[in-house]
Amino acid sequence: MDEKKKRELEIEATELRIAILDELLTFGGGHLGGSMSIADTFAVLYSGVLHVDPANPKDPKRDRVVLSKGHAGPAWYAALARRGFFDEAWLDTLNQAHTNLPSHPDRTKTPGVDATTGSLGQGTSVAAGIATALQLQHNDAYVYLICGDGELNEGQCWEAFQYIAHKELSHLIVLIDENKKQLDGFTRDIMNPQDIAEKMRAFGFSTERVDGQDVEAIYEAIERAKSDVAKPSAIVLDTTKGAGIPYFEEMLFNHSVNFDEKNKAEALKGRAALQEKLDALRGAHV
Ligand SMILES: Cc1ncc(C[n+]2csc(CCOP(=O)(O)OP(=O)(O)O)c2C)c(N)n1
Repeated sequence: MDEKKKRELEIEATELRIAILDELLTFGGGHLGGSMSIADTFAVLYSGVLHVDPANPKDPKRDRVVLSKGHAGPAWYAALARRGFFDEAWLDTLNQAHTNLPSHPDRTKTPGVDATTGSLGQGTSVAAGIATALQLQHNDAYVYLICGDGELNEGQCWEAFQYIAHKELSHLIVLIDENKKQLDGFTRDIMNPQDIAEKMRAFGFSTERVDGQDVEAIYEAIERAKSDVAKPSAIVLDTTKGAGIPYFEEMLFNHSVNFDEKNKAEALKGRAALQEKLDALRGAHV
């Protein structure tokens, strides 16, 4: 990847983090940890990978995204708004009465959302179904399935993965956000998922593990996944829950953060630092 493209993706990831923070600041809190850890992946998907048309969100040829860890809706909404699926002003309505941006994604409400999710595990089966239908229709679109590492506690995921491999759904790419935490602590303490990449390989996926906070590494892993025409692919993203704001990265329970006085001040401090990073990225000459 050339430096210019890399810089653009880093700018986008930083923009997304600021937009996520703004959504949560307006509402007074929310799912900060898992939205921040997956921000770089959304930046790469919506700025460099996906074939989607915001003017025609139901285009049959579109690539599909299933956010199975649906609580990271704020990250997806920021990416969709910035790509032009809806007005960025919608972001101020996150999770409020009559909003089109509920806490967890709803395909009947939000342009660009292809699957309603939030009950962990279920998105894996939905993605498997979509990919099967596309394969039967000889439609070359890709399905990007985003899962959490805590979500893998759900047996449904493994049933779906086994099916996906058995059906050789090579246009399905699973992106697993391995941020090492789930709702109430470290995944290793709650139900250790062990070596996720090894498990995906054993299930028949072409698998790699990359730095999930490195836009170039994510982009290149997706490109390699697309070049494997025989098997479905899994990309295990080595990430940090709360990535981008050191205060929230270090907070043990950073899954859903209530912006009390202290947390709000830290969020604003983090936002200012991200804005500085953005200005530096924009000012740098390549
Ligand atoms: C079936 C089901 N059980 C429990 C929950 C409650 N819950 C919401 S998020 C979460 C933890 C998810 O952890 P992980 O998948 O690692 O998400 P991330 O850390 O990336 O945010 C849990 C247990 C749920 N949404 N669905």
